Amino acid sequence: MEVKTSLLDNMIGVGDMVLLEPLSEDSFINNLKKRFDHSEIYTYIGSVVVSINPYRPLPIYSPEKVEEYRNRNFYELSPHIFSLSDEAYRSLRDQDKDQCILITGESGAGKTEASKLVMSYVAAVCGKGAEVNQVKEQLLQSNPVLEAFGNAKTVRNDNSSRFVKKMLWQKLTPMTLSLDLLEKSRVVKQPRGERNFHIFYQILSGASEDMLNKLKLERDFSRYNYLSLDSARVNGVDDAVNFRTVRNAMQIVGFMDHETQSILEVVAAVLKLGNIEFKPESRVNGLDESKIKDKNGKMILVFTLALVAYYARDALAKNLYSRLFSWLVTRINESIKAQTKVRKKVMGVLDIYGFEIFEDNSFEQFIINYCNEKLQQIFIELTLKEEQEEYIREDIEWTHIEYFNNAIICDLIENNQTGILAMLDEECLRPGTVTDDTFLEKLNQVCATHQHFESRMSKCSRFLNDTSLPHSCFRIQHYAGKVMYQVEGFVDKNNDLLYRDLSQAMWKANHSLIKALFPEGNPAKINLKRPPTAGSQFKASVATLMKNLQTKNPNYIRCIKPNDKKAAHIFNEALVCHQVRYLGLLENVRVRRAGYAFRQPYELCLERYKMLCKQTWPHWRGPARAGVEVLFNELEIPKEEYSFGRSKIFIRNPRTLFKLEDLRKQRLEDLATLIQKMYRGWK
Ligand code: AOV
Ligand code: MG
Repeated sequence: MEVKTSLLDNMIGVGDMVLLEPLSEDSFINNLKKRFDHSEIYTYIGSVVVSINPYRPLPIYSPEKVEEYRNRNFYELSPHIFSLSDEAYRSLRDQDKDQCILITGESGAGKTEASKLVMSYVAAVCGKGAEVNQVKEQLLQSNPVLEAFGNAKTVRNDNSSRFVKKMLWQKLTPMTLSLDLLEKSRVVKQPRGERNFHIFYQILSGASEDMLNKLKLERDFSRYNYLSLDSARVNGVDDAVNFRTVRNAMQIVGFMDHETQSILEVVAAVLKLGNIEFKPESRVNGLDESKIKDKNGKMILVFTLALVAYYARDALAKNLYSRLFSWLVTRINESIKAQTKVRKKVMGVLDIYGFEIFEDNSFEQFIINYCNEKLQQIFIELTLKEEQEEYIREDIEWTHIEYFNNAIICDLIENNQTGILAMLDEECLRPGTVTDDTFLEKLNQVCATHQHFESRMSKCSRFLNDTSLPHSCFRIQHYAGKVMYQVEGFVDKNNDLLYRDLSQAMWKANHSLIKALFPEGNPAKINLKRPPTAGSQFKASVATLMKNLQTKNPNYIRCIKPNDKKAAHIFNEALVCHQVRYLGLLENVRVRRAGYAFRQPYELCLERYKMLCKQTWPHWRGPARAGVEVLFNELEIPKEEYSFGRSKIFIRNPRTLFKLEDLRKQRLEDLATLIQKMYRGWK
């Protein structure tokens, strides 16, 4: 930690938790609360920004604020997300280091808003020129488009991201946007109190009569099976207005009118698919077989006709929509791709879906929480690693700090042999009757003794008498809390099978976009290999993401949700405390203070405090390190309070820094009084 100036002056509470004295969970939470009550939603832990969702617009993101934070030292102004953005951007520009900004926190904590603030800051300060400006505008406008198609109202957040978004900037220009892992099951079914993706409601509310007629849609939400009705309207959200915003954004991003039309046609097709009903005697092309035969004509599975048909219908709707989403992303990337072919350093901003605990948790929550578990893992690895490396670089003794390492939970989920995902895959690929129950049985055999796994089915289970845990569930103790998963639907959702005839039918469609979304339906390209399961695809994507993050210099924003009511001005201490614990924020402070709370290059330290010592004031001729030595000796700072690193001075206790700062302030005041006296004398 470099010495902070404004962090010590006129600050509400303490701007950097590293300076907090005494340090305890209570003092940590109190400090957050005090700052939050004064609309100070950002607080540092060294270079990490802790952000608390204010749930109301704050006047702290204006162009004037951007100017204020631009090119300023991280510690000169009060804590702000712009400061971190500026730091990351300047490192990218000046030190040529790949950067990533990792935003974590549970659902509704403010990750997506934070990611947009970072992007708007970078857009405001980076490259100039008409072409760059156009690309910037396109990148910023891609947000409303992606949110319309990829966000939805959930119980936790009215605008919850249901996909992972990564935005990249090359040195001076925005580059690409890559994303993945859309929660597609939402297309056909939404949990109670939640909605489908925003776009469906936006079209029905905002399209003109003429457009609705062309799309053969009706305005009434209740006509569509795929739209949940109990929460169709969201307070404070005007779907019709948002539809106009989205259409406008699509235009800026570069969609031609006919493309937008095609996209909306696919969305309409999905809605209408949901209304197809099957009667037991109906014969639908490709869906009328009640048996599924293998290639020798041997019957391998028997379903009731209607079940198969509904299953196939929903699979088609999910595929149509999720492929449309991927296509949109690719298309947006084509628009905003940087013009240069040379590989330059990049800065990535990662916004994922936050940790979720609902009343009923299914495969989707399992996948989302796994993703969060991995991101926490990266945080632990990189924070500790970076800290350790700094001490080694500077030749300073390192004190180990105990941390809860969630690697054990990641392993429970992703281990290639005994992980939950591997077992789910094994079940899905196994011949014979496979059900969610057989999968759970298997889990019970393999995981029963794992510390973070709980279920009642297994004979040796420690949880046989735990009636809060139904037989059809298993529970995982995640880093962020215990989550009980309903096993129903795991096998189906992981299989995610789309019958080949349906791909072929789509490929034959008289609609160029739909055709393009199903290339495997082309009979010339028939592939008999089974597509990878949803779980293994997800695992692979997460692994790629993590590998990529490891090569970059991380900057962290840790988002905290102050209450469960989505309300302004309420700071629920118990809720905040829970998040502070699982995010490991206190340990984070301790690691920063392990041994040494502050560090500062010799030159800067000498510059700031040289006025306190006759030998160094006004000029010190010699190496800065020797100057600092002279200074500290003269001030009689106890030797055990500091250490000399290769390029920096390390100060053990925040109090030492406060003392230096007090002395400096006193000195400045004395000087001011002196000058005033002299001035009066002259008059
Ligand atoms: P999330 O991204 O962390 O949840 P959001 O960023 O969508 O959460 O924030 C939820 C809501 O909180 C937003 O829609 C805003 O109303 C409000 N909010 C968040 N940050 C701010 C801010 N800095 N200033 C004002 N209001 C804010 V999820 O995507 O559910 O994990 O999957
Ligand atoms: Mg979000």
